[in-house]
Amino acid sequence: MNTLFNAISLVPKMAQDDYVGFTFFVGCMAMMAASVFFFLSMNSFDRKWRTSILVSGLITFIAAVHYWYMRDYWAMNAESPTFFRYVDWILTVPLMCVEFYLILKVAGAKKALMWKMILASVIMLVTGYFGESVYRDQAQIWGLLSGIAYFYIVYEIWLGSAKKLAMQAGGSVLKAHKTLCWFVLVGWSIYPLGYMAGTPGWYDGLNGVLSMDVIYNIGDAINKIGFGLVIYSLAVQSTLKEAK
Ligand SMILES: *C/C=C(C)/C=C/C=C(C)/C=C/C1=C(C)CCCC1(C)C
Repeated sequence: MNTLFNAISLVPKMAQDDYVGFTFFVGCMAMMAASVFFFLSMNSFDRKWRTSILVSGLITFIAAVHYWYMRDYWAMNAESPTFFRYVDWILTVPLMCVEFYLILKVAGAKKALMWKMILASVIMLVTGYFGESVYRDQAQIWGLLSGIAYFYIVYEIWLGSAKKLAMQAGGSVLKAHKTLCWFVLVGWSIYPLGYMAGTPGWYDGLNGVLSMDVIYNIGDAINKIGFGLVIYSLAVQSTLKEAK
């Protein structure tokens, strides 16, 4: 009887010490819960914040769907779901760039700023994918190119025109912008660490010590949910202020 059930069961067996599988499961649930939270809270805000909250929810929702597949992919193949990972990122990271634009719109942010950041993020991810998946023996070079695009984004928001707009906006927008800047500088720097743990290069010492997927999964939870919560609290503060 037992073997029969095992044969027809669609749930793959998980090892007790499968930390990667564990973080895929928890990540999936966390992204789903966060999406419900953002979607349901959307209508309690002033109109001008609704798009930002909607985008926060879309980011975690897109991630939830991909985590659903990555979780299965890992459980079945015990292999990094690199393809799904990068499809997820290529959709969600540009949306995070859109968030910067949306909150800076009050200070007159132009679409050109948004497209510049989106372009840089796409370059960062496509070069990262090449290094991680297609040209693995040149992972260092592709990682470096990806890193340059990453630093361009960091520059733009910390010192470039996005920063100037945030200063003009002032108040809670400036505060939220600053917090998001820290997410990009510190939170996003988790990813190159994961990349180094999972690809060959001068940093080979990291291989085996840390698991690339665990690092990526922790990074995603912090950055996607945390980022959304910063936007959420900005909307709460601004709605409260206007009610006064
Ligand atoms: C929700 C997903 C997010 C915020 C993903 C962010 C990904 C990065 C910032 C990835 C950056 C990389 C480098 C800076 C160099 C090595 C290759 C990457 C793609 C891992």
